[in-house]
Amino acid sequence: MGLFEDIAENLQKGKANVVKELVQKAIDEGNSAKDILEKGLMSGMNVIGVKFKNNEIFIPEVLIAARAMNAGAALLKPLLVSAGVKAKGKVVIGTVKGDLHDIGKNLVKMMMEGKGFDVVDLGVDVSADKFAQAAVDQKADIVACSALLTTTMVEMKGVVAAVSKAGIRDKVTIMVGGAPVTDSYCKSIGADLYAPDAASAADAAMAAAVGS
Ligand code: B1M
Repeated sequence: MGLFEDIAENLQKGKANVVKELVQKAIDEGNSAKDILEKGLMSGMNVIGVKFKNNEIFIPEVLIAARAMNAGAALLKPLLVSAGVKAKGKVVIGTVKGDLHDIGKNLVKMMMEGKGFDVVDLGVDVSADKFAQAAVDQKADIVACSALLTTTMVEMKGVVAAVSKAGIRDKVTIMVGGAPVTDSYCKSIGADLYAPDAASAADAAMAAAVGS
């Protein structure tokens, strides 16, 4: 079995310590952080997603796998964060109200930090008002909202409204993403940017920062 398959396999078994060791091995062998993330960690998490959907595994197993994913991803963070890069702008990020999924949001945060953004993480289950207030308090350039549920992605529309109500709509870029979110949904709620994955989110943030 190759190293990436080994990472994916152990992630599915929830063996956080083994995943950490294997990710470190992959780093030491000179693999890119992107490859380790996509071909190892995310590939394992995708299998978990399919099994969860098919009722082959349940929430405890998913949580244990998620813990292993986070343990491995944490080792990649220093590789993604370029040292000494001047802040490109400030981002407030969070998972929308009613939604507790944070693995994707954490990856987006990591990638944005890697591009030199100063990222304030509001966590999960973040209300629209909290996003808007944080954007005001932090003088944010970008408000980044993640949602993984079709039932919670609708909260993003509330974030757009709350940011407008706070009087800063013309000062901030609102970025949305997460598995059920699409570009047409982004446009339909009046948000500014949609990104399908963490790397594109960081690139889109860069493009927005350069453009502003
Ligand atoms: Co849940 N869950 N979950 N879950 N869970 C999904 C999302 C689901 C698709 C599973 C399924 O049925 N196949 C399904 C949603 C169905 C739907 O609405 N369409 C689902 C469900 C139903 C639920 C519960 C309701 C289950 C229940 O209780 N009956 C419940 C809801 C809890 C809540 O939030 N209120 C629930 C709970 C959980 C756990 C707590 C057990 C756990 C979350 C642990 C955690 O995050 N700390 C969990 C998990 C892990 C998943 C799956 C298996 C994996 C999600 C994940 O982390 N993927 C997921 C199935 C799946 O996705 N295949 C599932 C890996 C991650 C890297 O990808 O988050 O998509 P993702 O992020 C990507 C992109 O989407 C994008 O970049 C990331 C990386 O490239 N992205 C952005 C994300 N945010 C972005 C923001 C951006 C830009 C890009 O800009 C701002």
